[in-house]
Amino acid sequence: MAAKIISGTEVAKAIREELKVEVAELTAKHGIVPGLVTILVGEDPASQSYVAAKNKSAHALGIHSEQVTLDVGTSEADLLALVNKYNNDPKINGILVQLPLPKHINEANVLYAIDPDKDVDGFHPVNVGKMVLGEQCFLPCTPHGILELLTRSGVETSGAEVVVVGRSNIVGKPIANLMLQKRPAGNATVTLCHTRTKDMAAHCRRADILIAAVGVPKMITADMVKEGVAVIDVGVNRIGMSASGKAILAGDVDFETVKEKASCITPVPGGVGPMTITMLMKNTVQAAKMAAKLI
Ligand code: L34
Repeated sequence: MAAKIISGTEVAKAIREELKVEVAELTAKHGIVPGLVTILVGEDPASQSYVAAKNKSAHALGIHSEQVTLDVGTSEADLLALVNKYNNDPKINGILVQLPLPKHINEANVLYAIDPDKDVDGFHPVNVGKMVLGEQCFLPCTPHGILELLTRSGVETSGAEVVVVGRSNIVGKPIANLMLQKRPAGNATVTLCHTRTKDMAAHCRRADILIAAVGVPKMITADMVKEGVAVIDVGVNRIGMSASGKAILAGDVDFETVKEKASCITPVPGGVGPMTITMLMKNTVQAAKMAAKLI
């Protein structure tokens, strides 16, 4: 079977069209302009490109966006002070501190300092706790994007065997948790594999839906999947540089061989990445509506 390619670019575009209408309506009817600030510490090229894409996307939707870039040597105290400034800025509904941070800054200290009502990444423990309990909260952008991709591509999750590879706080842990919940794109039987898993391939071969979020290029090979599997590839690995100086990207899945067995599969680029950015926009609009007591 040759797989259907799930275009995150297309699904993201459809969601952004919906959001654009919603933002225009919020502004026209209620005088609300949702506001987002992105904070980047240092000059990592991948982070720079993701943050630039987030600001560009915000701008295109009529969301007010501010982009702060700090020197790599910025102290934790200065970063915390900046976060605090935006916690108290009524124009800003969402605060995003791009990860990873330089080693001398304690990531948890910074994430915990963000007002949970402005935590559009969904990384604050209050939001993580609410997510696990199935309460209304900001869902983390990448897992949220995966749920939307599955729903909008018609992949049935209820009763499905889902295998997640990778246990990060940003992707693996939250997506595994969300998909076992009684919710849309949930009700799955979930297995979470990680570096200490015995016989990873055997687990993967049981999957109806396989979600790879490890950061190892082409780790999931065709012999590790069953015929008809739905594959979500979260990895965005830079594996080289083209002659024109552009990064060459590869997912965690060996796309060319796995697509011959899968029923559907997300590509890299153009799969989960654009969804991550779009769900950030959705969360920012949600934050603005919450701040205005509209939800
Ligand atoms: N705070 N830090 C915070 N929030 C996040 O949600 C992120 N993440 C991850 C890294 N750090 C973060 C992102 O934004 C990963 N990530 C992210 C976002 C977008 C894309 C990839 C990762 C993306 O758009 N990828 C494109 C390719 C872009 C390129 O050419 O490099 C794609 O099509 O996959």
